[in-house]
Amino acid sequence: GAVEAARLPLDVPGATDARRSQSSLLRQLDDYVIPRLAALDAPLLAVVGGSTGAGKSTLVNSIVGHVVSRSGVLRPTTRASVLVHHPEDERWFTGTRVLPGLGRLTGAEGPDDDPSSVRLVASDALPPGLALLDAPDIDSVVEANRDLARQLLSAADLWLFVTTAARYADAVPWDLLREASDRGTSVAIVLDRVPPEAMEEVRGHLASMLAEQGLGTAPVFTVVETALVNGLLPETEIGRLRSWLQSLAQDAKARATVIKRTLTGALDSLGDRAGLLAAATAQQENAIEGLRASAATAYADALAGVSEGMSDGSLLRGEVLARWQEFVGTGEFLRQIEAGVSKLRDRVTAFFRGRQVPSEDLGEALQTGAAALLVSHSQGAASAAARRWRSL
Ligand SMILES: Nc1nc2c(ncn2[C@@H]2O[C@H](COP(=O)(O)OP(=O)(O)OP(=O)(O)O)[C@@H](O)[C@H]2O)c(=O)[nH]1
Ligand SMILES: [Mg+2]
Repeated sequence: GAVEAARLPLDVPGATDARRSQSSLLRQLDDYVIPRLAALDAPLLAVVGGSTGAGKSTLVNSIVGHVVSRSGVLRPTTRASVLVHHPEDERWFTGTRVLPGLGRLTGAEGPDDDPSSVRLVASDALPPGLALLDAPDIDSVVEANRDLARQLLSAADLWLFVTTAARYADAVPWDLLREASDRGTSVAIVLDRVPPEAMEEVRGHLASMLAEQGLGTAPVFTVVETALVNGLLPETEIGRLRSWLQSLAQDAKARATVIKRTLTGALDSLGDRAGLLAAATAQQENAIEGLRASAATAYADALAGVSEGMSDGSLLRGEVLARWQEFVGTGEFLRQIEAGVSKLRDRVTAFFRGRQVPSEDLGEALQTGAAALLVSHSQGAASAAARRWRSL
């Protein structure tokens, strides 16, 4: 509630980043931390992530044993994500327990699938207690894909990170892997499409890169580049990964370890992330205070200017002075003083007859002068406030 209630309306430096981290914090709470804490025994959700074309969908299809997620030559292929689970585990995923912001689809994949939905596929090929989610890519030109992939990864108990021999040193995946490592997320790596002759070298290099990022203990599965059979990898290539996933699903203790590691990491990160959000909110409040103060100063200055103009005689220049001299010069002033009350009566009569009396000219000039003084000072205040706001 507090994360959601934080408001960051002003474009102060860093506001864009702060808004982004606010929404990712909120999403991770909704998508992962709260549902996982509420149901520690729910199936382990392994999210398959990685670059476009790395072979994620092909890998998921191969683990399941038939095509559940479209793979293809056009990049990116996967838009709506596919979540495969054992039929018994269906109840964990149909509702809004995890990823409440994404709709659910069932049945065959269609070209009009809404990308912000998850297609649920029940399959006996996966053991109960483990679900696989084929996510969109993390790095294609489709921005919505990248955002969705990040959202899905932050809802994962386990990242199954797919990369290839050609792309394992790309920057984007490593930024994400570093984040996962910092946060203590459980990660397994699939090094896909490795030419047999390069296997040893590439695997060694990848292992040292992982160790450098604090992911030295992450299991690495390799898949040799082979021809696909009906769009699926041959059993020799996928067997080890499949049995690892199976043993993870069947061993409650191992599963709990993976879940606990990721959950603890996410929980540990909350303090710092909430702290950053609080700092960003305070920065906004300061900025708002600054805006208010500069407007208040501008108007206080204007008010002082008006008081001064009223009392220092500047009002009696120009038009007012001319009318004053006219008033005094016609003798009207003296006559008024001499005539006293009877004169006043005459003037009232004169007023009702509609005759122009010079003293009324004077009154009008005074009024116009006072109005001009107010208008010019308030215009000055408005533009001074605007100028200061712009410079903040
Ligand atoms: N020969 C061969 N082709 C593969 C292999 N893995 C994937 N492919 C092909 O590579 C292309 C991309 O594979 P996908 O599984 O669609 O890749 P993806 O990672 O799901 O891609 P996006 O959904 O765009 O992120 C497809 O044409 C696959 O048939 C492999 O091990 N061997
Ligand atoms: Mg795909």
